[in-house]
Amino acid sequence: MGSLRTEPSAPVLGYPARRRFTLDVLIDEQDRLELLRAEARRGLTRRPKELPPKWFYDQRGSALFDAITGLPEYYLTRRERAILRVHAGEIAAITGARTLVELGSGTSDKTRLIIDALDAAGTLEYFVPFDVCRPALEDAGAALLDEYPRLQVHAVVGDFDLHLAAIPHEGPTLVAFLGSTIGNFPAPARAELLGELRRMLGVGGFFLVGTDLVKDRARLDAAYNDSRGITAAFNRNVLRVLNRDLDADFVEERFEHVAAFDPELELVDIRLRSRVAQTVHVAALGLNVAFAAGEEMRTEISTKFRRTGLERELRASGFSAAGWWTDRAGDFALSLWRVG
Ligand code: SAH
Ligand code: AVI
Repeated sequence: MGSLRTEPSAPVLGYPARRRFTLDVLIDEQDRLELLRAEARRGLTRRPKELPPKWFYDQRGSALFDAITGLPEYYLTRRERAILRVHAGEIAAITGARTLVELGSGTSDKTRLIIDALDAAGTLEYFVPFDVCRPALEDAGAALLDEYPRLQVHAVVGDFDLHLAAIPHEGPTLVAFLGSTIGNFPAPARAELLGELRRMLGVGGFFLVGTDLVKDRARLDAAYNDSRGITAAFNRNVLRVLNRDLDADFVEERFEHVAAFDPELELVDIRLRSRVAQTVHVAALGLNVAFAAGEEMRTEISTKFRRTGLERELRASGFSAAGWWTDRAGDFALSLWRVG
């Protein structure tokens, strides 16, 4: 399988697991800082201010997201896992995948259900987790090698926006994009992502996507405003990242977490609201950023889907339907698509 800028395996891995783990670094620390500088400058100087959600996910942000997935209000992860428990075997039978790529893989926790099913079907050889958060890939990779003694893990540190075409894969391939992370992309970026995936997969390749569905506003608002404040800490984590990596002086307590479902756009709009009028200095950018009292900066959107809309988007990007499954409550959907 093709390998790009391959670094030695993570030091935590001992022989013989070392031979089954590769880590391609398509975005190293220097690239990451350069990209952060460019995106932070663009986002903090535009009106309204906005930061891309990828910057939540340093090691702490990934741990906070993991904590979110266990919150009583955050039903998404439990629902998707319930669907996979019932339907992973069907997905394995339809796709016969030799390579499983996972976009935004994080802990790859639910993914084990797909790996188990493909392993039982005897087709799976390569697992390719792709994520912008290198520590998450190293931790998940080490755990997977222990759990699956036959599996080759080819992890890739990269950015959805830049590196999809460079993802290595061999033989029948299934790309999984779980957790409704696709909902964090605005519609035009979703279309671009789907086009890239279609080109990368080629005719006959499969795409499995988890999508949260439109539902009662109160439940959506609760899922993004948990009573323990973990989602608020996750949202504010982007400020810590800017403080640490761009030598900025954001004071977290001066920003309030705001998240609400927008019924017209059918998305949860997630922002940080300045509690006071203040000026923040971002030393690495030589930038002073003024916030008015009450001014909001968008940090994420979380789009909620309907079947018809999703089908329209996938068809327009060259995919045909190969499976649609929901949990019993109809909260979340997992759908399978074939290129061509
Ligand atoms: N798939 C897991 C994790 C979802 S959290 C689940 O279903 O629970 C979103 C994941 O996407 C994180 O691990 C984060 O690091 C990754 N991510 C976010 N933006 C990214 C980007 N631009 N490129 C690559 N990975 C990204
Ligand atoms: C990763 N992504 C799908 C989560 C979501 O639900 O949109 C991120 C998140 N933001 C706040 N809570 C969870």
